[in-house]
Parts: sequence; C-alpha cells; structure tokens
Amino acid sequence: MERTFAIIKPDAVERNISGKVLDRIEGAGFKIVGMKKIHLTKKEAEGFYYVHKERPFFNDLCTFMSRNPVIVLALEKDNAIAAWRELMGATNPANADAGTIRKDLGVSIEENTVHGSDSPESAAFEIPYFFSSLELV
Ligand code: FUP
Repeated sequence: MERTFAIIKPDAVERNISGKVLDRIEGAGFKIVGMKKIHLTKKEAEGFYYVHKERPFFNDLCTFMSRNPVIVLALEKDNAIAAWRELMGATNPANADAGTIRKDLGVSIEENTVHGSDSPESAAFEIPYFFSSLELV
C-alpha cells in the first residue's frame, strides 16, 4: 500500500462539488486515511508550493490557494501516487483526458480543482505538512 496527498482546491469547495470529488476518490478504491477542511494563509500556501517559488505563476497560485478553504486528504491504495495523478488528469483541464477530474470539473490551468503528489518524495513532504501521524487512520 502506498500513500499520497491530495487537495480539493478552493474552486471546487466554492462550487460545492467537494462531495463529487470525494465520490470519485472512493469510487476508484482509495481509502481516505486523513481528511480535514482548512483555510490556508498565503504564507502556508507559499510553504507548500515552495518548489515553484521561482515560477511566474507562483504568486497568483498562492493567492488562489488561500482565497477560500480547501479540503486536504491523505489517500491510500496500491500505487496511490500514480493512480491519483491519473484520476486527476493533466495540469491544464483543456489537455486532460476524458473522464478525469480536471477535465470534467476543472476551470482553468490555475483553478484545476485538485492537487496530487507527483512523487514519493513529494508525498513524504506533503502529508506531514498537513497531518500528524495521529490523524492518519
Ligand atoms: P500539477 O502537479 O499537475 O498540479 O502541476 P504543477 O506541479 O506543474 O503545478 C502546480 C500548480 O500550479 C498547478 F496545479 C496549477 C498551477 N499552475 C499554474 O497556475 N500555471 C501554470 O502554468 C502551471 C501550473
């Protein structure tokens, strides 16, 4: 079993479609081992996305991620990291495959509804950024 980290981003929480995303997650066989709703500060968003700090979209991304609450998740499944990336779809919803969350629910490359760890190293940073071990059950 592998664990990955996911976020239901502000665009989805604002549109009241968190449940739709959770339904797809559970329907695809992921076990939700951690879940909470939080409102990130801009600084917390910057810390989370620090690998992108030199990118031109960094400031807008962190403003977006802190404009309203998000739902953070730790997910467990065989090959969870790759499986969740596949279910999410490409970063830009316009390029995402049919049937993926970003294709069906994403608004734009920035407001793309969900986040997912892109490697074991990312998951190992991202899960404990939000969850203590006691919160993973
Ligand atoms: P992903 O792993 O698919 O979420 O994509 P990246 O790690 O490359 O980018 C992280 C987030 O930055 C994306 F989810 C959305 C945002 N982004 C932009 O706003 N503009 C871009 O050109 C690229 C990414």
